[in-house]
Order: sequence, then structure tokens, then C-alpha cells
Amino acid sequence: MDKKLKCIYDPLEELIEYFKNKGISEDFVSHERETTLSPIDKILINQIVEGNKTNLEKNLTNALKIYSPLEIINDILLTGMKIVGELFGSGKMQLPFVLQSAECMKFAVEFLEQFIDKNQEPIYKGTLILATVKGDVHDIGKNLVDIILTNNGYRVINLGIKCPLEKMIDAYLEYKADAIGMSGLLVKSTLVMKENLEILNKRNLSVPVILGGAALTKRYVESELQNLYNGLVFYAKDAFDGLRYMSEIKELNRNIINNDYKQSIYKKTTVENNTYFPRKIINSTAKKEEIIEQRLKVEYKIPKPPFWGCRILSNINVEEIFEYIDQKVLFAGRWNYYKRKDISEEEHKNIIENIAKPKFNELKSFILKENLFIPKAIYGYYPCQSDGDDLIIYKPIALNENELFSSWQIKNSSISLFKLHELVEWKRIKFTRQKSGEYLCLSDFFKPKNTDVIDVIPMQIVTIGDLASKYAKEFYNQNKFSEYLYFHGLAVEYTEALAEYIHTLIIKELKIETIEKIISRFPKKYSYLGKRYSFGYPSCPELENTKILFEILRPERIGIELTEQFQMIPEESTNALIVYREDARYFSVN
Ligand code: B1M
Repeated sequence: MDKKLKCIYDPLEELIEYFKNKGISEDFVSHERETTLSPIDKILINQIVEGNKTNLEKNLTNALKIYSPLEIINDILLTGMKIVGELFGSGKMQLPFVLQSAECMKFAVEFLEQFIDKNQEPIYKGTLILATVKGDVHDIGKNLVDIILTNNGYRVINLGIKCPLEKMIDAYLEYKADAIGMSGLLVKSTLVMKENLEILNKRNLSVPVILGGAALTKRYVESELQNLYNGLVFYAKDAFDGLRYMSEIKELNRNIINNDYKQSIYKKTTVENNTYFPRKIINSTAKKEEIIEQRLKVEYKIPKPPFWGCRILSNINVEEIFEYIDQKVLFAGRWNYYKRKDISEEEHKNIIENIAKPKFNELKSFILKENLFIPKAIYGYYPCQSDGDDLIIYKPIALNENELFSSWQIKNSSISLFKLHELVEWKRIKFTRQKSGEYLCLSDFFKPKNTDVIDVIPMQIVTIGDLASKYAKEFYNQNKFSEYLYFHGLAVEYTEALAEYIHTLIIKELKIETIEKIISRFPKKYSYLGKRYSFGYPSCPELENTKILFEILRPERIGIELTEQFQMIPEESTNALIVYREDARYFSVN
């Protein structure tokens, strides 16, 4: 496994070169620090900041002639990590390199451990119990927090994913921890976090709690959750926020807990406004029914699907899907190479060309060689009509249950579009309607029940298999933190790309009128026509509807399972409904 995980290209070296050319490398150890540091201190600090393991053991052995192992860790190496934090905070260093420094720190600490007196208790800056909450399987956010805190001198008890509160409380009491960190990406997880805080109240526990994850907002945590919780609760937007709060909590433990201190913490941060405003505000005097009625009257042509029912695709060209990856999202969003304010367009372009793209190509070759992504999909076309906020999915009367899960073979018929009398209601998807503005609801984009015209809804579900998650985890377990981030980021964007590929296939197969025009504008991505809506996203937040999609497509056949909390296993899987109409657009119902 070790050999497989080795990556030939080292973007860190590129960045160090790049920073060196800008004179930043020499500046890692500031003048103020420099006066109190010996040459070996400086060498080690620089190695941590640069994430450079070359000769590290030799240099640590030299340092051991002067210092004890704990002095090296606490006074020298942690100074390096502090500088890393400062560089990250000021936007001068990006996440993959922070992780490379953490890797170097971990390596150094593991080397020094053999020289630490076994009877000597390790000294930690503090202890955090960390877990992804009950029902949520997201791992990477929590693991990044673990990496950053552990390598900054904290003890982290990582309890894993889907963690019940009782387990966190037991660990909190056992380790006499300073705080509990709860992570979760799902909207549902924010409710679990709330429930957890209520239970902590009932148990008379007022342990400081740090919360993190995409569905949380600062406002929700610092107003609603703080109002109900007897202890302190903090919102951490990233791992370094978690680090900062741990240090504040430790400080707090040293002070008497009083409101002044608590307020001083909150004053430091401004509350974001995450309110959603509908794109188009319609005359508020217009009645809801009129607005919806108008929308339903829009004339449009219903495309003919090439088949009804579904098809399984198991032989997808693995390499072709890489073409569909949105590299901007991958590089900026997943790998953190976004355009920082302090660098020019030119410099950012250099980073993308010389660091991000070569890393992409290297990982791509590695993944293809080792067959790590196995893309599979089920997609299909179904007759449907809307009924208020619901979408009715029909099945042909002529077919029995077993015949529904492949492309439909209907005897004595050359069906292009169905007639209502040939169908019977099969499933019903309940959507949510906006409560104001345009009163939009996804069902409005399909022909209504009273028209007798049968519409078509394409559906899809894709997965890249479970090897990707296993490999990502392997990088993490082997302390290859930056590779973990790169690999995980690429795997999730590849999953998105696969969904995009199937979406495009559907648009092509439906031969929607304007496709030629769209193709000429976007040689690779034509999915701007029609929209892909995934359950759990703002236009259709009802994650539980995934169950209906499973009943229609039966994705167990390509290895996808659904958990009780409507999460798909393998993690790198995603599903969607396609609305083919040109006027389809994304909106939020909340
Ligand atoms: Co999707 N997804 N996704 N997804 N996805 C989310 C999570 C979502 C929030 C997007 C959205 O609505 N805007 C949404 C969930 C909302 C909900 O619950 N309803 C969502 C959805 C709906 C879905 C699907 C259900 C869509 C569908 O198919 N119907 C589906 C489910 C997949 C499944 O069941 N297996 C799905 C699929 C996917 C992909 C496969 C394409 C892909 C991978 C998913 C995966 O990794 N399991 C994916 C991705 C990439 C995302 C987003 C865009 C990014 C997630 C990520 O990897 N973040 C995400 C939206 C978003 O986050 N903006 C989204 C990187 C990670 C490092 O960040 O975990 O936030 P994060 O951790 C950060 C901080 O939050 C903080 O520090 C960390 C490091 O800096 N932090 C803490 C976190 N915990 C902390 C604890 C602390 C301190 C700090 O304590 C001390």
C-alpha cells in the first residue's frame, strides 16, 4: 500500500521555490523571534514551516544534544506550527501546505517519542473530544480539525462519525477534557447538535462546545444555540477557528467564567447575514394562486425520451469523466488554491499552472493506473404530472412489478409519449413550495394533472465506488495529510463530474431543440440547459425523498445503499432529478 500511495510530484517543493523567489522563506522566522533562537532552533522551525522532512531526524538528533525532547516539541516545533497558523490566517499559506507542515510535525513528534521518559506524562495544551454527530457520515472536516489541533499541541480524542452524545460525554468525563467539538455537514446535524446541547443541560453539564460544518451559521450558533445552552458554544468556520477557540477556552478556564469575558469573545467576530432573498420579487399584492397559475400556463414542447424506465451503465469510460471535472471548483474550493487578495492574477495563475494542474495530472494517472474510481450510473425517464406541490410518477398498466426496473418493453406499442389511460400512479414525490415571492415549487415545472398531457422526468444516480473513500482514509491513517486533502477533493469532484456527464447524456438523448446552440458555446459542458436538482439542496431540501428515488431506480444494483438517515454509501455517490425546461433555475424554498 505504501508504494501505491507514493506520489512522484511534490507541489510543496514548487511552492517553497515560489516563496523563496518572493523572499518569503527567509521571513518565516521573524527578527523578533530570531534574536532568541539558536541556529538549530531556526533550522527546525523552518523545516516545520516548509513541511520539509529532509534530514529532519538528523537535525532533531542534533537538537537532542542541547534540549530535552519535550523542550524541542513545545518550544521549537510548536513555534513553527504557530507561524504556519499565522501564515494561513493572513492568507500567505494554503491548506495543502499547512497539512504538509502538520505531516512534518507528526513525523518529528513520532521520532522524538522514543526519547521521552515513559513515566513522564505528556504535556498537552488542552484536550478536545471530537466527533461527527449521530446520523452524519462526514469524516474529512472533523479529521482536518484533528490534524490541526493535534499538531499544535492539543490532545484530540477523535470518536469518529455517527457518534451518539453519550459516547462524547463518557469520553469527556474519562479524559477530563476541556471541550467537546461536534462536526456535521447535514442540515439534520444542526438539529442533532441542538438536541445534544439540550441533553447536556438536562445532565447539568456545561462543558464548552465547539460546532463546525457547512449547514451551520454563526448566527444560528451564537444566538439560538447559545441562548438555550447553559455552557459556552462556539461556531468554528474552519480548523484554525477550532484551534483559536480551544486556546480561548483554556484561557477561560484560567479566568472566572463571567459574561464580560464571554461577550469579549463574541465581539471579536461579526455576524454574517445568511438570509436568502428570492431572485425576483414579484408584486406583493399578486395572489399566490395567480402567480402559480400563470407559471403553469407556460407553453413548452415535451421531449421524447429514447426509452422509458431505466438503464444501468457499468462500463463508463473512466478517463473521459475527468474531462467533466470543474477544475476551478476543485482547485479553489476543494484544494484551497483560491485567488488570495495579496497576490496578483499572474501569481495565482502561476500557482494553478505550476502546482495545481501538475498535481491533478499526477493524481489522475495514479487513479487510472490503480483503477481507484469505478464509475457506475443508473438513469431513466418516467412519465409524470404535477398535482399541486406533488409530482406523480406513473407506471404503465401493462407492466408487472418486475418489469419496471429496466427499460420498459411494452407489447404492441411504439410508445413515444404516453396517454393517461395507459398509466397508473406509481410513486408520489412531495416537494416544498416557497412561502412568499414567486411561490416556486419544483412540481410547477411539469404538466399538471388536469391537462391530460403526460410529461417526462429524467432521474439519475451515480457512484464512483467505495475504493476512493478507502484510499482517502488510508492516506489519513498514514499521516499523509496533504495527499488526503488532494485525493478526497478530487474524488468528490469526480463524482460531481460523473453526475454532470449523465446529465449531459440525458440532455443529448432528449434532443432538446436548442442543444446545438448550447454545444457550440460550451464544447464540453452543455448542462446549462435544464437543471439538475439533488435532494437535500435548497430547491428540494427533503432528503427523505431519496427513498422514493431508490424505490424507482433500485441503485443497490450498482452497489449504493441508503442509510436510515438517507445518506448514501459509498460516500462518493449522488442522485438527481432533471428538469429539462429552459426556464428551470435554482431557487431556495426556505
Ligand atoms: Co454534498 N452536500 N451531497 N456532496 N456537499 C453538502 C454537505 C451540502 C451542505 C450542500 C448544500 O446543501 N449546500 C448538502 C447537505 C445539506 C443537507 O443536509 N440537506 C449536501 C447534499 C444534499 C448532498 C447529497 C444528499 C445530494 C444528493 O445526492 N441528493 C449527496 C449525499 C452523499 C451521500 O449520501 N453519500 C451529496 C453528495 C456530495 C458529493 C459526493 C458530490 C460530494 C462529497 C460528499 C462527501 O464528502 N461525503 C459533496 C460535497 C463535496 C459537498 C460540499 C460541497 C463540500 C463538503 C466537503 O467536502 N467539505 C458540501 C457543501 C459545503 O460544505 N459547502 C455538501 C470540505 C470539508 C473539509 O469541510 O466538513 O465543512 P467541512 O469542515 C470544515 C469546517 O466546516 C470546519 O473545519 C473543517 C476544516 O476546515 N469544521 C469544524 C467542521 N467540523 C468542525 C468541528 C469543529 C471545528 C471546526 O470542532 C472543533
